[in-house]
Amino acid sequence: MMRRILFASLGLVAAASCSVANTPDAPISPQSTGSGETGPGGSSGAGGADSQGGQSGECELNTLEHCGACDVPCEPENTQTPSCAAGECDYDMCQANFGDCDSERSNGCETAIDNDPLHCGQCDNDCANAGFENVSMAICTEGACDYDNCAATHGDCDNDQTNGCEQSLDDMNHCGGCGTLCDPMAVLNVDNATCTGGQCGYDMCTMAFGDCDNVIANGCETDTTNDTAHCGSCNNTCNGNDFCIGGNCIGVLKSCKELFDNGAKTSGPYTVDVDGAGPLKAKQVYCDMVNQGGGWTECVKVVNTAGEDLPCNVAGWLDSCVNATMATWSGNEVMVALYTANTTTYAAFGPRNNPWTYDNLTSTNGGSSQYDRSSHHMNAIILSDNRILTISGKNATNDGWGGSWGNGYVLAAQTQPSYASNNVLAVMSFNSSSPSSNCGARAFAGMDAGHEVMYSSTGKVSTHSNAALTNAYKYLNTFRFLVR
Ligand SMILES: [Ca+2]
Ligand SMILES: [Ca+2]
Ligand SMILES: [Ca+2]
Ligand SMILES: [Ca+2]
Repeated sequence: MMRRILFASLGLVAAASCSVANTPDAPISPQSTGSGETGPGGSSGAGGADSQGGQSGECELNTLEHCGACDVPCEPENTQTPSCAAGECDYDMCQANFGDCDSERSNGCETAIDNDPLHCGQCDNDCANAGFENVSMAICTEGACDYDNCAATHGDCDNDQTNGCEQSLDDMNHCGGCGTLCDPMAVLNVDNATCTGGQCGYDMCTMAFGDCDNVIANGCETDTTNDTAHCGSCNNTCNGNDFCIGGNCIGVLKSCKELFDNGAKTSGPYTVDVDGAGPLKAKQVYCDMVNQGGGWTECVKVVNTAGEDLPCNVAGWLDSCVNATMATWSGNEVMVALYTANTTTYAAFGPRNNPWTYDNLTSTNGGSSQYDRSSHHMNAIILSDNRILTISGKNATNDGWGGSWGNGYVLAAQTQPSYASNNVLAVMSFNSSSPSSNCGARAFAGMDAGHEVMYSSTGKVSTHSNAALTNAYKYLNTFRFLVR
């Protein structure tokens, strides 16, 4: 009914316009001018009646050019076959991808249903109701509902477009992206690994740990109990060479034992200043804070490989330990220990009961014959595991066990002192290192450079003439000599 009223109104306006200029029934005359409303055949109302009849004086009505009135074209949008009948503009079909969604036939198919999200594919198909979860905007593409992007917090992880972006990206299995896993093991020292804001993270650091690198994904990587750059809390830096022990900065101490007594319970490198305010500078040492009561200061470390690690030109390889155990900052305890990575394979300690010199450590003999027999080792160290530690002097010459053990510093821990057998631990250079040996190879059957550090938990290492060294005795890891 509305469109009829509208067209009637348009027709009236158009007819009035036409009639003034050209309508023969209403010639221009003094009589008609000023009284057209009442003149016969001259009224606009009469023109409207004519158009309904399909014929106007100056145009043929019910054509596409003059539909309902002269010069009123019938041009419905996006239609196949426009038509005008009984003064009304109409059409038969919409063109493809267009729809008459306003129920107004006269304007044809005004709506592009291939891309209108309110009329997608067909009128009144509102893509907002298409069931897309968590999308930033529903859109219409080629007549089908779709969406432009997922909301930042969600993803289409099931590859099912129809439900949109069903997956929260705050999920340990889809963290920040579909299929992006958060490995809880990579988030260190936290109460609970989480995915928050699309990032792997955590809720809280466990006690004494801090997220000091501001990398959330690796959690709380820093132990603030012993980190001088983050002591007690992130970015609390200790002064100079001060230590961080138990989360507190404390001044440099003389030895690992002092550190241990001040609360350092973790093995690793520490800085010590062995003469305190004296002229020696502080230096870094390895402290074993775990084995045999802790507080041990390393004086020698040998990382034994299959190659030669103690060539005879380092005949003084144990000098630093002789110095260390005789120093004022240390006591008289020594420890021998074997380590594989952070695991201790063997560690035993005991007291030194006499002054050490480079040439005479545990032997009671002179420069030669230091391994001749057990009676030469009245100063041998009884270790905490009841094994017996004997060490020949730096310049010991031949005449040792088997005629060759006694060259240079040679260290052995035995179940009982005996002729080159019953060794749990033995450390020596591959070649003899005594001044008189000219770096000649030791004459043990089966010995190679991998045997510089040997270990047998059951005390089977033997260089006795009828027992060849086997590969099993090679300890291809770390030997340390430590003092306390
Ligand atoms: Ca329409
Ligand atoms: Ca989906
Ligand atoms: Ca971190
Ligand atoms: Ca070696």
